[in-house]
Parts: sequence; structure tokens; C-alpha cells
Amino acid sequence: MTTNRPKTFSGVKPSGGLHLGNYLGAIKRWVDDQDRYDNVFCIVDLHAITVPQESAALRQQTREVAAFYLAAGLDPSRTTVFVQSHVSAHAELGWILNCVTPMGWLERMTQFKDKAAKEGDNRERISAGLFDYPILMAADILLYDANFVPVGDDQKQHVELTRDIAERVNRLHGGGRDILVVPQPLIADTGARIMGLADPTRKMSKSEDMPGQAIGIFDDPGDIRRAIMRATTDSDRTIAFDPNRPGVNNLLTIYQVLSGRSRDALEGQFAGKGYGDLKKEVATAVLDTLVPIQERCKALLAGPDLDEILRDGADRARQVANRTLDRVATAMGLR
Ligand code: AQP
Repeated sequence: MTTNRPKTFSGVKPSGGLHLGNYLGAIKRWVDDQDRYDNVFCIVDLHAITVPQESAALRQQTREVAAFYLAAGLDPSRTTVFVQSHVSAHAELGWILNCVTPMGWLERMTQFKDKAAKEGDNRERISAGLFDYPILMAADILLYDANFVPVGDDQKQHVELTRDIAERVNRLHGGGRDILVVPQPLIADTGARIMGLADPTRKMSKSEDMPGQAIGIFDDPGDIRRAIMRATTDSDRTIAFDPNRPGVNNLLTIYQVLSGRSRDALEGQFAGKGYGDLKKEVATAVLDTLVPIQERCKALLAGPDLDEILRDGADRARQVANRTLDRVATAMGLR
């Protein structure tokens, strides 16, 4: 569906269990802002395979992410939802942009450096795709003429790279015209970097295997409550937003995004109370949000509608994507 509203594009990798950070930093905002934009949201399975995936698990995780988008409130009659690999223009524009992007630009990407460092000496696990994935991400965004890319804080650098690539294509191949829209990142003031519960100095992440670090979207409610009640805090006695106290800051941030209340109101609510009280409130807010979504996900995963919605979404996405691909390919002499 095309409107005259600004366009957004974003996606999540089905590379492991979705976690609360993915929901609060990205998906919740997509849902909350659904009527402000003309939206395209994708399950970016081609990004997931930049690290080894077991095929049955990848298939299952892809459906789970799609079900979660819908269960969280994305409405397929207003928002295009599809799986990246179902629209071949992503890979095609990705290749073209590979040939336009200097290597040095990719070498600066901190996420690649962090992910490669995690593999240590195991260089066999670091694929060319992992290095290259920001270019595919640029193709994803640029295919839909997105004005805005709502993402968590960790993706800001990749959206900036996308801007640089779009400007370079326009300069080198536009013949004085802009053939690609230069997008802007849309990053929330609160919740753009949810930290782990066990080690709140590190980002909550799908590939993190520290016990109690991430709250999985599909985790058992009892496990979620336990993980929050065991979250690392500090020996201070007051409950206040303070980046130098990452544990309590993170719990308050989670509560703030879920409750929609101001920092002052929350600090007032917890004045004179202990960490146990804060953790109980956070656990209740998280479960009140996630449990109904989990129920809706189960129904979607068991029924026939999900695959139909994804097929329809891919058909709609393909029409827009192919138009942009043709525009770029023509400008470069490939048509
Ligand atoms: N901890 C987080 N807080 C806020 N937002 C977050 N996002 C990820 N982690 C947090 C946002 O979620 C969206 C989807 O992320 P992704 O699937 O593209 O991958 P990622 O950013 O690399 O997320 P993960 O969970 O850390 O995955 P792995 O461990 O597989 O690399 C993005 O908008 C992201 O910013």
C-alpha cells in the first residue's frame, strides 16, 4: 500500500531467539508509529546466514519472527511484512552496491569487528557475508525508498553507511538526479540499547549465551520473572536513572518504555523502596506485555494465515523493489 506518508523500512535477523531488546528497541516502536509512516518490515534471513545456521532452526525462527511482528501489532493490511530471501531484488541490488562501495568503508564497521573478535582464532567461522552484510542492509533499505530506518542504537553506523552508499550512487550514476533516497536512522531516546540482565555493561543480544543475560520473547513466564528478580544491580540504596549504575538504569529504562511514564514519575514511584520492589514491578510489566503476545504467536504459528500473509507481503514488496532495482541497473548500464 502506498500513501503520501514518509516511508520506513526495518528488519530483524532470525538468527536466534528474539529478545526483549529487539522488541523495545525496534519492534514496539514500529507498532506504535504504524500510522505515521508507510511501512515495510522484513525478516532478514539472508543476514542470519552470515553466521552458520541449522536449516530447520532457521525456518522455524523465520516464522517465529514473522508471527511476533503480527502478534505484537503490525497490521498486514497497512504494513508490508515479508521474508527478505523471497524477494530476489535484495541480493541483486546488494551485489551492485558491493561494486560501488569501497572496502575501507566496511573496515570501519564496529559491529563486524566485535563479531569477528568473538570468534577469536576460529577464522573459518567468519564469512565474507559477515563482513559484507552492511551492504546488503543498505540494499534492503534503499530498495523501498525509505526516508526513515527505525532501529536500535547498535545499527546506527550501518544506516550511516547506507546514506554514504546512496549518495555515492547518486553522484556517480545519477546524471545530476537522485536515483536513491538517502535515509535517516530513527533511534528512540529511551530503550535504543537495552542491556543484559546478568551483565548490564553488555548489550542484550541473540548470540549471547550467558545465563540470565537476555529475556527471550518466547521464554517461559516463570523463567522471565526469575531472570528479572536475579538481575545484577549494585550496593547503592536509591533507585534512580544513572548511567554509572548500569543495572538499575537498565531496569528503570525497561520499565519506562513499557509504562510510557516519565523518569521523574518513576523515580518518585520508587523513592524509599528497594531493588526487590523495582524488580517485581518490572517483571509484572514485562509479563503483562509478553504473555498475551506469546499467546497470539502460538495461534499464528499453528494456523494457515501466516504463510499467506508472508506470500502477499513478498508480492507487494517485489513490485516496489523491482522498480528501484531497474532504476539503478538502468543508470549503471545494466538494462
Ligand atoms: N539490546 C538491544 N536494545 C535495543 N535494540 C536492540 N536491537 C538489537 N539488540 C538491541 C535492535 O533490534 C533490531 C533487530 O536486530 P538484528 O536482528 O538486526 O540484530 P542485532 O542488532 O545484531 O541484534 P542482536 O540481538 O544483537 O543479534 P545478534 O546477537 O544475532 O547479532 C535492530 O533494530 C537492533 O538495533
